[in-house]
Amino acid sequence: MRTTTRRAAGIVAALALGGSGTVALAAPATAAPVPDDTPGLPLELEAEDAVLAGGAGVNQNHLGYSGTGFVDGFILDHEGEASVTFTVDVPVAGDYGLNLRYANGLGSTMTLSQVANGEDRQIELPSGVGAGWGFWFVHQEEVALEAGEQEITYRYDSDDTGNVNIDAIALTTIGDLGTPGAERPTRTARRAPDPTPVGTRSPTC
Ligand SMILES: [Ca+2]
Ligand SMILES: [Ca+2]
Repeated sequence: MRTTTRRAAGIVAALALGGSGTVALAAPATAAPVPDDTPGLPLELEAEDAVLAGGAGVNQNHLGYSGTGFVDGFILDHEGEASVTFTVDVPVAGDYGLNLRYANGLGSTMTLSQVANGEDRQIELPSGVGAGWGFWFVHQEEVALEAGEQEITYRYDSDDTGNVNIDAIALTTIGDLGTPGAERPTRTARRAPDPTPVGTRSPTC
């Protein structure tokens, strides 16, 4: 039998610790991965279309994003405040892969808070050697979700290190790392020519 290590809701963990000192997490009511043929998956949402708060804003000043931009502003000045909140319509109750497409050009792992199903979970977002801000990574967390419309938030809490950019999310099956824009994941990818080219005309002879 497969043993899961996912963290359950905070209140459940606290009760378990108080009882015995051993973390014996109660099994969530919906502890089964959703199947590959679940209707509506993958459910993909762009960060620039989500609800932004606390200084988070839309930008387009790095390449490789999907949709019409990405969300930045997870900077020190907005520590404890910046957030992006997605509204997702979860098709069925179960365990999902929640993919975050992000950029981290700092060369070291940064953290954000992911709040899904009422659980505030600190997630680690690695960088890579030579990764600039136009290079996009995909991070997947396993989340247990009830069916129906609900909010998923990424937030720069005061115990996070922030300083990443967020492009999009995808709610999908566990192990599927697809996201919007994943077919062109590098800094060299670009969907269309620059609408305002500068200096591209041939010189007049
Ligand atoms: Ca947090
Ligand atoms: Ca985007």
